[in-house]
Amino acid sequence: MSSAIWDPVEIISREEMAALQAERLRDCLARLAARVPFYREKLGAMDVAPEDVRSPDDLAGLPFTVKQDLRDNYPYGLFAVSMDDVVRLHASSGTSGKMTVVGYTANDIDMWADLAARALRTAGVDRQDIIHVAYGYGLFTGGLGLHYGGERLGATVVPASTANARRQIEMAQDFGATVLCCTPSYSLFIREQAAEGEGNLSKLRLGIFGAEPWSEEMRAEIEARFSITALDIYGLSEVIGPAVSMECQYKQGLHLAEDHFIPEVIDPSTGEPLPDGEVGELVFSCVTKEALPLLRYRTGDLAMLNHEQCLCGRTTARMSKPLGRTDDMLIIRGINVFPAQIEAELLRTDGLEPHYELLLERGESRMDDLTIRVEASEELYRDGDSAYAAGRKLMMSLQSRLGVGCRVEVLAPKQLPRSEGKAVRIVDNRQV
Ligand code: DLL
Repeated sequence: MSSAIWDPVEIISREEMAALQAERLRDCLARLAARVPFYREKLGAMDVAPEDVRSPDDLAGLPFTVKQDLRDNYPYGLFAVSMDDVVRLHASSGTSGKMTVVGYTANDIDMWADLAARALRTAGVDRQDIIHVAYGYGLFTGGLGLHYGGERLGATVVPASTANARRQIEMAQDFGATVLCCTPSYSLFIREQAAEGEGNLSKLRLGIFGAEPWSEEMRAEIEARFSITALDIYGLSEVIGPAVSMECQYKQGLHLAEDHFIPEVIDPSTGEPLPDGEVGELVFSCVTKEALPLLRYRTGDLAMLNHEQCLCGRTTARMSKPLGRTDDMLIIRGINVFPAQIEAELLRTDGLEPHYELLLERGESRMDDLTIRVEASEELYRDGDSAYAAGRKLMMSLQSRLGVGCRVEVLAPKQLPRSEGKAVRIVDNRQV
């Protein structure tokens, strides 16, 4: 077995994986029917007996769970254990409505630490590494999730959290950080501080970035600015937190922890499962979780699946880099577009910085108007004509490549707010 593999389950055959998933799904259904009234009712109405499940394909006949179900049963209604057995809570605020509260038993925390260690190992992290964790520690799962994973792996973990960006650089440099974990947008903020003469990051070799969508162009930008390899990590608190999937060095999709979270991609409008290679909504069944074993949870994230063996030797299914969320899709004069597609065009335009905002307004004809506000580099901004030309170039490429008509405002450097966590890219003034 290659030393890079954390758990032998990452290289079992597809048949063995299917058998493992079916067994775990049967066990999970039995627990849900016995302990969670919400699922007992749903499964009862469908006349599904856990022992009927023969393969993970049988999931297609089972009911979905959506975020609203968590809200309707707020805070603990979908928990499958008594609160005596819950040792940790996390929550995500979301953009609207009540928080979503998630719970973990001691076994859940242990499994999560193991999966986060697996994810770090998949990225090429080892015991010798010093991991600077600059994801938020708190109700957000990023900080504690990677923290426990790093410790489980035996690496040295620095729980930096999201303190001020200047301190981050000093700390990372002084402590000899080799791995940086934070959101892609926060990494740029940190880099900006170092660029201002507040130290450099000479030992850093790897970044593990996630919690928000980021394009391949953003990856190239970050890799160039730090001289590191930048890999994508995905997860969501409802499923567990970070480490639901992780890229390996080949960057050919994110390896899913599918022995715990059975993935499906469905057509978001019909709910029908889609084959590999087709983009749809990611759905997970958390078959081994004790406190909150959600069945067919609709994530709202768009991606596609691939079940081919990876060049790294792992046989686990991979998901593509998430394209965005179904609810982040912009419809500009009838054209559908995701913020990450705009980001990609923007970063292909020389002199424009990866700091931008998408401003949505209701135009005179009651159509949606989009204005892209993007910062210029120092050099570009010094020459006003070139800044204007860069803005025009971006406008034209968005028109010709994506069919999107919009305005572009090129701003002076450092005009837009920087984020410590998930960047807020969309400013929606349409209801105002
Ligand atoms: O963002 C967990 C996490 C922490 C993942 C640290 C990676 C690193 P939530 O706050 O519940 O959990 O938000 C989950 O964030 O449904 C996606 O829409 C988005 N998201 C997470 N990772 C990625 C990624 C954490 N790599 C929501 N690419 C998810 C794109 C991502 N979007």
